[in-house]
Amino acid sequence: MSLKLLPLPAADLWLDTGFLTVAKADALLAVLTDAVPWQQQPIRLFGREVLQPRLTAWYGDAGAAYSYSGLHLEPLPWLPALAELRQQVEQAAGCLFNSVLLNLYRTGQDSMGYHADDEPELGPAPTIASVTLGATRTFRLKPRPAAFPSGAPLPESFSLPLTSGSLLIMRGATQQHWFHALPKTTRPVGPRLNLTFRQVTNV
Ligand SMILES: O=C(O)CCC(=O)C(=O)O
Ligand SMILES: [Mn+2]
Repeated sequence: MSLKLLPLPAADLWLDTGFLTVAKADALLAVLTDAVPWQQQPIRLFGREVLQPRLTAWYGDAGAAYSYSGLHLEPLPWLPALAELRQQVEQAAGCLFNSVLLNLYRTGQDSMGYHADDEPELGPAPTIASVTLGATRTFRLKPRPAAFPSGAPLPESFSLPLTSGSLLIMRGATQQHWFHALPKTTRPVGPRLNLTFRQVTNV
């Protein structure tokens, strides 16, 4: 399929809704749900230790460690299914990735709060390639107020349903200008597995 540019000011955001076939996405969801040693990590939030509202795993080349929200993650070695998907994503994105963060949202109550992927090891203008498997959930973006001229109205927030087998690519200044989140939903939804491929540069 093909990537389409999304209409977001001061961003560089691309979506391919047909990156993987439904059959391929279903098969990959089953393999990874089973093979990945999922963990629910504690993070510090406003000075308190709480469990993340989702399960995670970090895979990458040797040395591709990643730190966020006070967590330090050492990479697991690539599973064959992940190595194959990495190649496919690299071809679509036109760049290389040495790691991938997996997030498993078990139900509509699992979520990710607003943040930017702006950790120093990602560099100033990272390309992040996000593959979704399983349930459709809404991905939201809102402008970072400090990144836009004061006095002028801020651009509107943006909502995007991410369907199974889709590929979303965030490039360039997207992280500098926008926060993103995966909010909770009260709709009954099945599990959703999201993979964000990244290039970390502390290796
Ligand atoms: O689940 C998603 O679509 C977003 C994941 C995300 O933002 C992240 O892993 O940093
Ligand atoms: Mn993110």
